[in-house]
Amino acid sequence: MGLEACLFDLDGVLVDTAKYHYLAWKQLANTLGLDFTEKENEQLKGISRVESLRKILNWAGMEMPQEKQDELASLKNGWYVEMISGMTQNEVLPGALKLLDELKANHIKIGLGSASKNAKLILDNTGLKPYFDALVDGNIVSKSKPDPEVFLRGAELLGVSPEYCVVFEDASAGVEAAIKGNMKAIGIGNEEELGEAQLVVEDLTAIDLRTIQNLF
Ligand code: B16
Ligand code: MG
Repeated sequence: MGLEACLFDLDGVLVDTAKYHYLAWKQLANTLGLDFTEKENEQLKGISRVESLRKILNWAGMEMPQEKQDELASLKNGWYVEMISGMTQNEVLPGALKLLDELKANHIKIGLGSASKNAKLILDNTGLKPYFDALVDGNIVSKSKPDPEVFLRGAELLGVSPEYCVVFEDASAGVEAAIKGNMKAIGIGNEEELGEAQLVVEDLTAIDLRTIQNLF
């Protein structure tokens, strides 16, 4: 037995929503009188909304009650949703559509494993939704990556044993989650950060069905 399913992270793998997260978090940080850099934003990739805010407050040595934190997180989300509402298929990352088409044509199951609570909106706007046989997002999971829950739920929904799944991830926490879940991982980004993955590539243009099957 070999490859049966591919599970995709969303932000940083299929679409570049990190730039919108950055702009919205920056806007929020500025209202709190804080600065927020792209380097700090890097550390929020794959991390849930509430945890991201907690980190930003920690970096600034700020504390506030949970109620206030929830208020700020939803303020940021409002701005973020406004930004992603204008997304189109042009914002799908290089190589993604070609690979998804090839997987579909070869009856490989396709699942989403994202921490985002806005994943469905993004998939709708970019026209990616019809490719997916199962969607697992931040509304479904209770434990964040590196916990393997998001991918294990995906495999379960697809009816595939984890060992026949390959995960595509741009965040080291996501690669760790895939490995903990007994799946193979392809890292999208740099070797230094994602070295634990079986294969690391710059983007999906470097991947076709044969490359994935060769991991087995
Ligand atoms: P939301 P992924 C993650 O998406 C993003 O990388 C991360 O920056 C974001 O905080 C998280 O989703 C939650 O997003 O605020 O939309 O629920 O990489 O897991 O697809
Ligand atoms: Mg990601």
